[in-house]
Amino acid sequence: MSLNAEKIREDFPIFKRKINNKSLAFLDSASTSQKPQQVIDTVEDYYEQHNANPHRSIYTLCDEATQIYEKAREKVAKFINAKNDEEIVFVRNTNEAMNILAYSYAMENLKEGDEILLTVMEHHANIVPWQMVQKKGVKLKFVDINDDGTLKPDQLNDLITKNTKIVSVTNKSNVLGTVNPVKEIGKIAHDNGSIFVVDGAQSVPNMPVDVEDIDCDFLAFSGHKMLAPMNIGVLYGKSGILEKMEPFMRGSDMIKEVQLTETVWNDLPWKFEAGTPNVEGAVGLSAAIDYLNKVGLENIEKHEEELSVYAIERLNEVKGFKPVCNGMMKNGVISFNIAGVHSHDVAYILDDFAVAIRSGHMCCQPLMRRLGFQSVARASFYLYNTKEEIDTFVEGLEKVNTVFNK
Ligand code: C6P
Repeated sequence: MSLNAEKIREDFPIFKRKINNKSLAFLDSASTSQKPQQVIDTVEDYYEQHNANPHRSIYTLCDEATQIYEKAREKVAKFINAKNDEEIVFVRNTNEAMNILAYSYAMENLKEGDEILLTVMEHHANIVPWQMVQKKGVKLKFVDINDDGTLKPDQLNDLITKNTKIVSVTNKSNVLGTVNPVKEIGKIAHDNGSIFVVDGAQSVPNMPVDVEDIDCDFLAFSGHKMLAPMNIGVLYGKSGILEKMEPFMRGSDMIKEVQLTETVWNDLPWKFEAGTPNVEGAVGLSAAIDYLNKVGLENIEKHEEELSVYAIERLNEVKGFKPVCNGMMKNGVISFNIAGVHSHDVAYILDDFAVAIRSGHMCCQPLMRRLGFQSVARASFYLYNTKEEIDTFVEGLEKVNTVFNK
């Protein structure tokens, strides 16, 4: 194994918890990750020692809160190799980041006849915000997938036209596990004069992501999937583009000067951060990045692959096991069905074994339709998962068959 998951688990207090008198096998990190003590302690320390409303005054605590908040931004910038911290906008989550882009970029800049190119494997967060732009007469187009869950590369070239103003693609699918060649897609987008948006919700927590290397214009991701608290996320944007964008949320702290009828916006990135910020979240995200850096994202990626290979081997022994596609299951995400059993029933029986998986449409209804499923079950792995947990998962699936497929 590329990392010591048993040792890592000791840092996560939730694994001391018993569910149905059994040790928790948490196989739902693609939904949200568990939190290490280091993150919990950092958040606690912030409230015990430093809490104040940043940017508001000059007393000691306020200055500390400001420093802590802005240092977290620097940490994020370094983590994804942004040029500087003004390119890092703190948001609540990936959904919010995409909404900023839809309102502040697409609604402002696109016109009737323009096009936005997406893919059928997108999460709702990278579809629904763009649908709003259709009321301006903008057309949404979707690149299809092959049977192995990869994008159809020729279609990308066929669908992109001189009217395509935005290409927005997930880096890693939360259902298929597919890792898309975002660097290549970005080149096609830029050669065409389109801006390139990457949904990094599933990639940033699990593999090294370098915005300079990808050369994306925007990258969105959520802290809660990478060991940080909920309600902190990031919109990375190239400063040249962010400068020209109008803010989506307006009010306090995002201003330089307010007159009764007009306002001068604050500098980047604060122009996009109206109101009292989520310092607790930023501080937690900073501690989470420290933790991930210490373990090493390459190691985490490798660990997930090793677990996936083992899981597939074991799952193929289970009667009626049907993966959603025949391809990319080596990336820590395994979506499947058990023949004749609804995914919610699968998840319900697994809970008896203290195995937590996700079931349902995965917030990807268009992809579900494309795959021909109403709902699926999904196991996803992270740095704290072990082969023993996969054995328990398989044991639980055998029980599913005993109950439903006698
Ligand atoms: N996917 C899952 O179980 P938020 O909710 O804004 O933090 O993340 C949205 C999001 C965007 N893109 C991708 C690729 C995602 O996987 C997610 C979140 C979770 O698959 C919860 S629906």
